[in-house]
Amino acid sequence: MRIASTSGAPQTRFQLAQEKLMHVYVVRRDLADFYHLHPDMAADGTWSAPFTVSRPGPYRLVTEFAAIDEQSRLHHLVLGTDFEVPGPYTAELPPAPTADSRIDDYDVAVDGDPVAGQPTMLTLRITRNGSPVTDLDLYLGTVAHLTAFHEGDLQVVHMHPQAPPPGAGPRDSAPMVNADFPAKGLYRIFIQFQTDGQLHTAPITVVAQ
Ligand SMILES: [Cu+2]
Repeated sequence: MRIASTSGAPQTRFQLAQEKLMHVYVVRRDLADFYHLHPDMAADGTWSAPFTVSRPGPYRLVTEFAAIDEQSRLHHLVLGTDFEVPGPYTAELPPAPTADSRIDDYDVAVDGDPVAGQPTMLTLRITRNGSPVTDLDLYLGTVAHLTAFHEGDLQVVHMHPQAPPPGAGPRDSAPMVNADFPAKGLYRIFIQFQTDGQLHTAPITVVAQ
């Protein structure tokens, strides 16, 4: 993968955002598969990351980064491209809206009533055996990373809770997330959090009115 600057030359100056120079989200068009990658850049501006797609089908790849131009101005950009993994593919039906999801013994829920075009506060609840989880690791500088895709056009919305202050006590197990969904409709949110060094990804479906 390569990012071209406005002059057409490969862009090689980037600023760290959420601890990485480049964030890549890969989603299957039916929202059934999701990958979050942090590729490395070679000197010539080529980005690469080892990555195995588990199922065939049409995919969208979205990059998010902060590029520094020749006048040292910062440009926060989200760019996407499509690709196809050959093989038999039948689109799965979009999952019904669900308030919660279970992954690796954790129950993950999102509370809130998102309205398209308006900032909405969502509350994220992560519990295990009914008890709030208070030992979340920091992942990319915060306790959770949420990537939402709008059904159909696959518009992406990236959200995360405010970073806790340094030296804060037990991690808040119900962090607030500021969401801003651009359009009405169904969103599949992939919620990522880390415990004991292990990353968990919980998908949840919400509808923005
Ligand atoms: Cu990332």
